Amino acid sequence: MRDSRGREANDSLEELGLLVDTAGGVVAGHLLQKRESISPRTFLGRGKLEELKGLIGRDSIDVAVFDEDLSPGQVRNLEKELGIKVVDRSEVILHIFALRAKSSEARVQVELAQLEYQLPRLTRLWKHLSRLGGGIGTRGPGETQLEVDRRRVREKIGSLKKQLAGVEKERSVQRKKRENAFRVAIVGYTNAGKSTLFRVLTETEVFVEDRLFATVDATTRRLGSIRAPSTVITDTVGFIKKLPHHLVTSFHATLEEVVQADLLLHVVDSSSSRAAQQAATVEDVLVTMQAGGKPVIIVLNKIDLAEEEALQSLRYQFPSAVEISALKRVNIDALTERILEAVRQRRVLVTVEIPLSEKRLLSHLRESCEFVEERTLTDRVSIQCWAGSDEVGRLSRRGFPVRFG
Ligand SMILES: Nc1nc2c(ncn2[C@@H]2O[C@H](COP(=O)(O)OP(=O)(O)O)[C@@H](O)[C@H]2O)c(=O)[nH]1
Ligand SMILES: [Mg+2]
Repeated sequence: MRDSRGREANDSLEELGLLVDTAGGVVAGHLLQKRESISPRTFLGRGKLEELKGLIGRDSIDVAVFDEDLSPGQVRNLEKELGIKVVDRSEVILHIFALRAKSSEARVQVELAQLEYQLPRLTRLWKHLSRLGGGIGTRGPGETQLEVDRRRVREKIGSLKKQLAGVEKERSVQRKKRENAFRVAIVGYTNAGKSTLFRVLTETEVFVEDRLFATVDATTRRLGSIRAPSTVITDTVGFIKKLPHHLVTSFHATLEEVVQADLLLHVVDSSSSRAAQQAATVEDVLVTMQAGGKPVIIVLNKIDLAEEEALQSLRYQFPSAVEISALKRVNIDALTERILEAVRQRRVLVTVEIPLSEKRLLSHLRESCEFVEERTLTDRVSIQCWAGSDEVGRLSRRGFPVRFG
């Protein structure tokens, strides 16, 4: 392709192919149209429309997937012209999310996004049904079937939103409990290796698959593998270009974990030829979420697969990145050291002496501070540790002299 716009469109189409594959479809072929020739009625110009019809006839295709969002009218006209089902990128992504949603929270989030997507498109669905007539007594005076159905969908949306508000409240209670904790969120393009890294860092099992959007649920755990007490880490849903905005709104509570984080690990698939563009997309999404100014560690993942030349170029773009392979567990120590550094920046090194009889206080300190040195004297312990301001305050209030350093 000569121009960068063409390359971008091709990349986007290739990604759409992966999305279709993840949604369970098989890609039979593709077609690219120059932007200048977009027709408001059918999106495709006359020539392209005929070309597509040829493809459909030749390969007995069931669905035409468009990379751009189509208006309800365009879908209607295209379906009439082509005689097959027409869907756009948003619908494919929504479908994948629906397949992948495991927790009841994620299910509600997806259902809400689907309904909000469908609401303006109801006309198409119900036009012929309304002619069949609705049940007796369901229609208000002067209400058409379409209006009844719109009202029902709006009511359903309202009740789902209420449910989600409940979930959001519960999440914020959970967050409050972790208020003293240092919060790390893993972000990145879909399939970059976030869940794999999460698994390595927390030493737990989470769902990993070489598919787009294997994870749509946010999971938060304690950071297990490193000596960073009171540090929790969240695995998040992947970002992608042109993520339907209904989804972003519905997953607000989940994404809130990102907004609230003290540190972001931005995982980049260094083996992807689109690594730089994907990282840029993620950065854009972070900015729109107002999480653009957070401390970030760029994690160049999958170095076991990456070409040296590509890695060099990524190093140039992200000079302070940590290079790892989450799958092969390469260089994980360097990453955990970087996380620890960030945790320490929020803490101070203190030395304090605690009587051995203060068992509860001692065990609390063990849980919440990073111990550097611990010496048992006759009736007390001398501890040097990295402590957060809450712990320092608590120790001072209890009358234990705290020495800095
Ligand atoms: N070769 C290689 N594959 C990896 C690495 N990290 C993750 N993967 C694979 O990449 C795919 C997507 O991983 P996943 O953690 O689900 O990505 P997520 O969508 O960002 O959560 C899976 O097939 C992983 O096994 C790595 O360091 N090297
Ligand atoms: Mg995942």
